[in-house]
Order: sequence, then C-alpha cells, then structure tokens
Amino acid sequence: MLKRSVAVLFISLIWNVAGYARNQENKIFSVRAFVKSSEERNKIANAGIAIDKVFSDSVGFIGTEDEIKKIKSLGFNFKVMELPQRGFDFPSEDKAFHNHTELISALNNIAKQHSEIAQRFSIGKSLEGREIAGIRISGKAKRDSLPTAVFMGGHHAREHLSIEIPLKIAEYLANNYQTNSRIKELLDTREVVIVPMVNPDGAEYDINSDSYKYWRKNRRKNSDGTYGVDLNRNYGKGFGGAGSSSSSSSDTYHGVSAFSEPETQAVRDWVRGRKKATVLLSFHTFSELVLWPFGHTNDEVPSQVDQLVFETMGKKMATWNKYTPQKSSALYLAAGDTTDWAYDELKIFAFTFELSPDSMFSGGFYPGATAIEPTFNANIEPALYLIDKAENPYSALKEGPNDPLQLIP
Ligand code: 0X9
Ligand code: ZN
Repeated sequence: MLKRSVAVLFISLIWNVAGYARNQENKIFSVRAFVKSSEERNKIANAGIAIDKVFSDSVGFIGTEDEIKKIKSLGFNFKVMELPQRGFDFPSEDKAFHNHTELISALNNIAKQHSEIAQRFSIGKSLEGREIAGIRISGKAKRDSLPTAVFMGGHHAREHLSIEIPLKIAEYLANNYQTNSRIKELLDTREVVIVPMVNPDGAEYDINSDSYKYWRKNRRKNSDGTYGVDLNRNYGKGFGGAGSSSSSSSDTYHGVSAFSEPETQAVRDWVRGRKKATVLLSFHTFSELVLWPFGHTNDEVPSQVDQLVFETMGKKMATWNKYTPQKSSALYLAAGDTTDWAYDELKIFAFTFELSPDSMFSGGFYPGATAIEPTFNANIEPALYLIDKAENPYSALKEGPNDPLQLIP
C-alpha cells in the first residue's frame, strides 16, 4: 500500500573534499514538496517555510528535519536530499566572493580610485555591530539633488551572489564613467546608491565555520533562545501577514514587530532620506525572476497606472536577463518584504530580482564563483535601464507598444 507521503532520501557522500567537516546536529536538506495549486504553495509558505523555487508541480526549499516533519504532517508528498556541509570562510574555489571585510575594502577602493564621482557611506550597524556599508556614485557631488536609483543586496545570508552583483555594478559604473559616454551621461544626471550587504551578521555566520550553513536570517537572539529574523519579512507593509511566520525558529520569522531589526531600520531610514529615490532593486537569489509588488496580497497596487509601470519595467528588464517577470504574489504570498514597503510608503518603483541559478540543481544558493561574471553580464543592462528610468519611471509607458490604456499621467 502506498504511503501518503513518500520520502526518498539521497545521502550525498561528498566527504573527500579536504578540510570539510560535518555538523551532525544541524542536518540540512534540499526538499521538493509536490503541490497542485497556488493555494497549496501558499499553505507551505504559511507554514513558515522559505520557498526557494517554484516549479509547475512542486516547490523547493532548504529545510531542517523539523520542517520536513511539518510538510509530512500537512499531507504533502515530497522528496529530500541531504546536503553536504562544506567550507571554512569561503572555500578556496569560492574565494572570489566577498566576506564583510573584503566588501568594505572593495567599496573603499572604488571611492579612493574614483573620488570625483564615488563616496562611501554607512546606513548604520547590524545587530552585532558590523557596518552596513554603501557607496554613492554620481557626477554631481550634492547628495539628493538628482533622481536616485537604489540598489541593495544580501538581505538573506546565504544569498552571497546577491552581494556580488550590486558590488560589480558599483565597480562598473565607476570604471566606465570617464570612458563611456552613456555611463557619463547617466551618472551626470542621476544618483546611484548601493548597499550590497544588508545582512552582514548573517552573511558572516553563513561562512565563518567549517561549513556553509544555508543561513537565511539575521542573527537576532530571540527571547526563546532561537536565532534570527527574516529581514525580508520585517518591513512594514502587511507585516505579519501571509507567508511570514510568527514562530521564531522559522526561516521566515517576521520578528516581534515591523522594523524590529537594526538592519531593516537602517534601510528604512536611509531610503526615507533619499528624497529623490524613484526606483529600487533588491537583489536576492535564486530562481531567475523579476518581481514587483504586491507580494503580501494578491491585490494589485491601488494605482492602475503604477501597476502598468511595474509590469512594463519588469518585462523590459526581463528581455535582457531572460528571467521570468511576474508580480511577487504570483510566486507566493509573502508579507513584509522590502519592495512592498518601499512602494507603499514612498511610491518608489521597487523590484526584487531573484538571480541565477535557475534551480537548486544548478547550484542553488552556492552556484560557485563562475556564476558571478555571467550573472553580472545578464543584469547590467537591466540595472542601467533602471537608473535611466529613475528620472521618470512613467516614461517606461511611452516606449514600445505598451500603454494600451493611454494612462500616462
Ligand atoms: O521570499 C523571499 O523573501 C524572496 N525569495 S528568496 O528565495 N530570496 O527568499 C522573494 C520575495 C518576493 N516577494 C514576495 N513573494 N512577496
Ligand atoms: Zn532572498
């Protein structure tokens, strides 16, 4: 007789890599849970599970034994694969990735080598006291005098590639200002502000031991002794709603209140202060998606024109990186993310990119250093487009066969 849940366990025997050790207490699994509808998908998100990848017949996530039990008790069929644990700091093959100290040096170098256009800034400190570092790049020295594009990465600890791409964008802009007239023109008329590592404590925790930990949250010590708040559930819009968990051990734990975390407070106060910010891009990994609000509800944003701008810009950016463009809620409902807040409170056209790879099976959160260059190449044109559109996002509707409703204000 068939069991209701069928668990297939593939134990990976990759123990022959020098220096790798295994943490018996915290086994981590790649889980594929089979779902038949978006309702079932949302049921999983609502169980406090951080879905990484949506397939037509299933969802993928990184889970603990407890989370596998939860999926089982909800009656889903699933299969699991135990993940090998590896590395100390970044393992040698991944040393092109920047840890926190290296990121600070890289930003300092840009500012030093291009002092006429680049300035370093900090938006605050993480819970453990690490600098949340940023860089401003513009042909005009006076802050907040030009239309501003905001880029962020590293909300989620294990998504190291999401830190490399905004850093590379900063390097690209700074390196090309003098020699590339398109870049010079853009930067002389725009301000670009970039914070590549919003969650430095989490990113460091993920790498600073003998294994990658598949860590997602920050390093808040919760009152019950568990660790971490999901920073992308801690923003104000729809806080505590669908797809966010009130259970502190969950990967999607939303925290005790909206903006309870120093990292999200820092982002909030910094973005609020950028008076000419009109566009924002928050890099995450993985799945190759271009996402826009809302994500906490299936409703569209109240303004029909704005919804069309989101859709038009999102689809346009997807023509370059070839990612799948969709409204966030079509992926799964998740309340309290950066973009819903930035649009709702500040009317900033805010996007989430889920970078490469496409799936867990092509590297997931740890795609290796060879992923950095092609992912940057795929995303530089969308980034430049976004910077261009900072001047007037509504102008997106004037291009091509869009604006069928003649809604341009
Ligand atoms: O769940 C998230 O925070 C993002 N995905 S990730 O795998 N990087 O964790 C997606 C956020 C998109 N927003 C909504 N679906 N609301
Ligand atoms: Zn993420």
